[in-house]
Amino acid sequence: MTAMQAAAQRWGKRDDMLVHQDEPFNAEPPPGVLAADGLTSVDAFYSRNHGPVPELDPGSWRLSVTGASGACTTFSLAELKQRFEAVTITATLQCAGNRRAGLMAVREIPGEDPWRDGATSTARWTGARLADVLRAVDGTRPAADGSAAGHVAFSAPDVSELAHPAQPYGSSIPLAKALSGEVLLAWEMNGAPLAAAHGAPVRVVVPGYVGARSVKWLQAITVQNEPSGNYFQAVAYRLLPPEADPDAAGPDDGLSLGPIALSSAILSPAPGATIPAGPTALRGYAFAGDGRRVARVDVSADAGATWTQADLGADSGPWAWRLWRASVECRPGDRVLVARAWDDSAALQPADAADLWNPKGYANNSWPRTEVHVTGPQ
Ligand SMILES: Nc1nc2c(c(=O)[nH]1)N[C@H]1C(S)=C(S)[C@@H](COP(=O)(O)O)O[C@H]1N2
Ligand SMILES: [Mo]
Repeated sequence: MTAMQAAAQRWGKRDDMLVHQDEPFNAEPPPGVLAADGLTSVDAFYSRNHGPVPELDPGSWRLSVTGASGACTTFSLAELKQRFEAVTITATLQCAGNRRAGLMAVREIPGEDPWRDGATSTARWTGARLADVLRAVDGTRPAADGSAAGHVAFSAPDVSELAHPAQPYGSSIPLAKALSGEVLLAWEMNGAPLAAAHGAPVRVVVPGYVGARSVKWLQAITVQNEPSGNYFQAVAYRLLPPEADPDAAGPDDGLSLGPIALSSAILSPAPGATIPAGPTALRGYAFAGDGRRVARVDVSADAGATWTQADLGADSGPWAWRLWRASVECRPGDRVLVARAWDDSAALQPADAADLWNPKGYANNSWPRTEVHVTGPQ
C-alpha cells in the first residue's frame, strides 16, 4: 500500500481517492464517483487540510463564543445540542481551488495542488444555527435584515506550517451572513457524527461560500468589527490579479473570496475516455452558489458548435448543487464535450479558463471541456 492509500484509509476514504498529499491530507474522489448520488457518501467526500487533522475528544471539547458586547459564553457539545434547535440543511462544500487543474493547463501555478473537479461534495449537515447561538450570547443586537455590520471570526486548533507565519487555521464571514439562518455549527454529516477529517466534533458550514470559510474543529467564535486577521482570511483565499506575485502579496491584496460563483463539471465520461460512436450519456453537476439556483445546463459534443439541454436531477434546495444528465450524439474521432450552466439571474458561466487564470488558481468556473476519443466507422 502506498503512503497515499494509507492516508486515505486512515481518514475513512475509498482506496481509489485521488490523494494530492498524504500530510496534510488532501484528497478528492476519482472522476465519476460524484455523479452516483446527489449526496456524497463520507468515504468519497473531498478532504482539504492545511495542517494535521486533530483528533479531539468530544467529551472535553468546548466552544467559546464572544459577542459584540464582549460577553463570552462557553458551550460543551451536550449544551449546544440541548439549548439549540437542531436543523438539517443539504449543502454543497466547494473549495476555491476546485478545477485548478484547468487553470494550470493555461499557465503554471507553482506550489498549489492540481485539483480536478472533485474538490466539491454535498452532504446533509445537522447542527445549531450560528444565528441562534450568537443571539443567545447577546453579542448581536442588529436584526437579521442584512444591514448588520461587522464580522464573525472562527478559530481552530490545527496549526498550518503553510501559513506565514505558521498559525492555527481561521476565517471569518460577514455578520449578515452569520445571522442568515443557513450557517450551521454542525455535529452531523449525512446522519452520522462528524468524522475527524471533516471537523469533529463541531465544524462551521457556510452554505454558498467557498469551503475555506467552513472552519473545522471549531474552537472559538468572535464577533468583531473587522474580518479575521488569520493568514487564511487576510492573505490566502484572495483572488489576485494575473500579474501579481503571490509570494509578495500582503494582507488585503486582491479580492476576498466568499460567495461562490456559478460553476459546473462533466463527471462522465472521464477525461481521455475511449467511447463508441452514437448516443453518449453525459453526467455532471452544476452549482450556482450563495443561494442562487441552477436554471439550465447545456451540453455539446462538437466543442460548442451545437448544444443540447441537459435534464436536471433532484432539486435539493438553494444550498446544493444540481446533478444533470444528457445524451448527445458522438461521431468518430477526437471530440471535445462541453457543458455550460445558467443560474436564476440568467448569468452564464465564462467560456474560457484563460480569462480566469490567477496566481493562486482560485475560482475556475469556466465551461468544463472533456476530450474523448470516439471509435467507430468514419
Ligand atoms: N480548521 C480547518 N478548517 C478548514 C480547513 C483547514 O485546513 N483547517 N480547510 C478549509 C478548506 S480550504 C475547505 S475547502 C474545507 C474542506 O472541508 P472538508 O475537508 O470537510 O471537505 O474546510 C475548510 N475548513
Ligand atoms: Mo478550500
